[in-house]
Amino acid sequence: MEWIRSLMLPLQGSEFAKEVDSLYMFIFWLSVVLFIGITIATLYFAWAFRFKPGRRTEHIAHNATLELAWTIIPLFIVIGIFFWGVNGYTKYAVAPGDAFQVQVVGKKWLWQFEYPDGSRYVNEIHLPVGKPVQFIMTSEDVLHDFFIPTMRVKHDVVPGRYTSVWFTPAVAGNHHVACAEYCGKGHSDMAAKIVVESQAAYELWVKEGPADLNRPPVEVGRDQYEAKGCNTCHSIDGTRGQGPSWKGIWGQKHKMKDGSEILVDENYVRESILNPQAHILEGYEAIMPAFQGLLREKELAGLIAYIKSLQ
Ligand code: HEC
Ligand SMILES: [Cu+2]
Repeated sequence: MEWIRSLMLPLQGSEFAKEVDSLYMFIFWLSVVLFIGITIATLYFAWAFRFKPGRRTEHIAHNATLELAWTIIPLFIVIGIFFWGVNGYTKYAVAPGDAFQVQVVGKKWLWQFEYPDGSRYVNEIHLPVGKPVQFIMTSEDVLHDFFIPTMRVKHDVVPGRYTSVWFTPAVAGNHHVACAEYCGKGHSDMAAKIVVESQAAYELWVKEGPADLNRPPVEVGRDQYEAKGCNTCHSIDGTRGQGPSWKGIWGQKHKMKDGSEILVDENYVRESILNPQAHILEGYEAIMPAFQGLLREKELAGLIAYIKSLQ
């Protein structure tokens, strides 16, 4: 039955989702009724007025009652749909004044979130259930599009400009964020997770960070490799991507663009992550985003341990 579910609309994660769906389903069923009605009428007329030797149709100029009916009835239906839609759009466009504001930056190819207290997260945030939240979004490079299917919100993320979406999460659990505007090679990796949970669980997360950070550093690093989007540019099997593979780099001497040679150790890897512009590896472009302020100390240590383990 899973495939039938996959044809349905996604879970309704916010109040707003219900409004979007009711209008959507109204238009959908209206189309179904019209499609069936028009098809039946077409088939019937084709059969009833088929060619018969000797039959001649009289000249019909017009039929005022019929013409008024097929003009006025649809007019009222589409005006109704219009106001229904405007009503939903107004709610969508204007966030309540007490909404919790999260800054979002889209960049090739990750989502960066900043909370009002200055803490930053990449590709994963937590939100308390039942509290309105507004995302204020911009892009650092190209057009992206912030899309949360379960919340029924979707908006372009544009360089040099702010756009926003808001909603009140109503259903606890994991909600998926996708980029819905083709933005280059790593577009399909540009996904984030929104964990909606109780106020208490949310406060614990804000205070302590994800509980799974208290594990062996290599495991933390392996998860961070995907969670922070390093995998969009770095492979771990030796194949070259947008960035160099991490396989077997530990302990090597790497040549930089400026001609210098640097030993790949804790200090170099740490600097490469926090401030990649400091030393650019020969043969690569300076496209790696700086992760300064985006990683907790344990996550950074995990990444370093993970790279070290990839011999
Ligand atoms: C947009 C693509 C991109 C992403 C995302 C990215 N990197 Fe990089 N990274 C690069 C490129 C390109 C280089 C080589 C150029 C340079 O030195 O900046 C590089 C270099 C590095 C190096 C030095 C490697 C060497 O062989 O000398 C390390 C370590 C590194 N990145 C770690 C990370 C980590 C950890 C993450 C995730 C938290 C990450 N990178 C995310 C593109 C990326
Ligand atoms: Cu994108």
